[in-house]
Parts: sequence; C-alpha cells; structure tokens
Amino acid sequence: MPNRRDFLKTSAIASIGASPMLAAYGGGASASQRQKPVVVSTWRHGQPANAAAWEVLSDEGTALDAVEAGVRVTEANPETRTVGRGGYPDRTGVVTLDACVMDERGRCGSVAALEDILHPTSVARKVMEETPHVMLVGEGARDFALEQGFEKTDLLTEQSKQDWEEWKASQSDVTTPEPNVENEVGSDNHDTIGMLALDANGDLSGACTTSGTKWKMHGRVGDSPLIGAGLFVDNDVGAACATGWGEAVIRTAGSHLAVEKMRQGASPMEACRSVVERVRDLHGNPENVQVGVLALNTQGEIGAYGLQSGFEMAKYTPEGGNQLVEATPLQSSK
Ligand code: SD4
Repeated sequence: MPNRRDFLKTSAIASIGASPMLAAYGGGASASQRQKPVVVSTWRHGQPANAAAWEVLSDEGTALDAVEAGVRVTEANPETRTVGRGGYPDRTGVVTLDACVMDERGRCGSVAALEDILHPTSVARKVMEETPHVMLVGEGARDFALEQGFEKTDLLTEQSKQDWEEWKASQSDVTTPEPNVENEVGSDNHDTIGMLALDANGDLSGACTTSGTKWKMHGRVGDSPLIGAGLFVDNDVGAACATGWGEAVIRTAGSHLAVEKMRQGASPMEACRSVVERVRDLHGNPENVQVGVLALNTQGEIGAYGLQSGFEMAKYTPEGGNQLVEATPLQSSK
C-alpha cells in the first residue's frame, strides 16, 4: 500500500509526463482545488521548484520554509537566465539580484541590487528575522549577508559573460538599455520566480526572486523585491505575486492590488485579471511586454492571468500533482 507521499510523487510524475502544458486555466475553483497544501509559481521552471516546496509542505512544513526551499532550486540553477547564478548581468556586466519573502504574520524581508550571493531569498528571510528592517540594498545587503555566514559566489557564468559581451558589441550606445521584451513563449527573458504556498496548517507565505531584466541599468530595481509589487501576502485573504515588466507592476502595486481585490470578494482569477487590466489601462495595451500575475486564496483557490499569451503557472496540488498551466491571456479574453 503506497503511503500518501509516494502517491503524491507518482501523480506528479504522471502529470508531468502526460501533460506538459494544459489548456488555458479557466479559473473558478472546483472542490478539488479547495485543498491544502498547495504551491504555485511562475513559469515552467516553477515545476522543479514546486517539487522542492512540496517536499516541505507534504511533511507538514510551513509555507515559509516551503517557498524558500522551492525558489532556492531556481536560484542555484545556472540554466535559468534571470534568477540567481547564471542570471543575465546588467549593462555594466554585473549580476545583481532582487528578492523578497512575506509570511503569514505579515512579516517581510527584502534585498535589492545584491551582488555575489547565491541565495538572495534566504538573505531576505534573514533581513526579516534578524533585523528591525524590511529591506537592505546593494553593498549593505551584501555586507549583511556575509556577516550572516553566506558565502561569496561568482554569479556571472561563462555563458552570461559571453552573452553580455556579444550584446555590448552590438550596441552603438551602451548608455541606452534595450527595452525588455517579455512576450515570447519560451523566451529566456522572463524567468523570475514568484512562489505562493498554503501549508497544511492553512497559513500562506510567498517569495519572489530575480536577476531582473537583462542589460538593465546598474542599480535598477524591479518589482520583485518590493512588497506589494512583486509579492504580497495577507493570511486572512490570500497571496499574490507578479512577473514580467517590473516597472508596470510597480506602477500598479500589482500584488497588493490583487490581494485587496480578493479582500473585496474577487476570486483569485478575477483579482489577477484586474491587475493586468490596470496595466493595460495605464500603458495602452503594450504588445511587446508581458505582465503575469498569480494569486492564491486561503481556500487554496488559484488564479493566473497574463497581459499577453505565453504566461505560464506551475501548480502543485494534492489532487493534480505537479502541473504546468498556460494562464489566460487578457488579449484573447476580451
Ligand atoms: C523585473 N519582474 O525585474 C522582473 C523581471 C521578470 O519575468 O519578472 N521577468 O522587472
């Protein structure tokens, strides 16, 4: 007789093998989605990250431990080109990382423009747990990380260095950064991972981690480490995270907006749609950029919406296992 954990592992593998991409996710939670634990994250690299988070959740671990364990997988993977080691550098050739965490008590921690440290999410958690502050940036964040025992790591891989050199050689004016284009399916320019989890105890937490847009200006900070923009958690209501064009997410306080919509009675799906609609209204429906929003409420209901097609959500639920789902795009749903 397989135990519950074996069953979950088997169902996850079956679902990955049988259905790498499901049809557009239609929202409206069925009874089966009202289960816990649940973990959701952005893009297809969310699947291995969710698997690590699930190990924690299925062992009665906390949502906070789960999201940290989950996104660390992505941070350590040099193949993921906009998170952690192997992430694209800024236009000066330096990799700078942004990350945050938020837990069920409304506690939060964040780091931005962090250099030389492999796991910015773990540093963000230390900021939350070991300091009276929410956010540390740049040199201060790195000094703090080193004091906390994090090791110095070279984040610039040979591949990233080569890509940067090629890009630089192609620029007539390197002081003008390329605009970030986020709407290509499978593009390596939208790999930020935002992750939300609901644990067996019914508590919510989230994490968001990125190296930001490639070839960004040195010192540029996106939405990902900003509480309320890249991530927001309210244990009485739900949690949300965002990916894509960070500047647009900041302008709408996207994740906070999604959670507040849920507080007013919106489903996670409706809440995510409201955010991308707000972005569209502010920016005239830009076709060359993507914004994607994920939301998870206290009942384990999930929502995902993209401004354009191509935004993917990885979700791991007790019933469905580890699945990749293409989010509903605003463009085709009008
Ligand atoms: C940023 N939002 O720094 C991030 C990038 C991203 O998918 O999410 N890409 O703007």
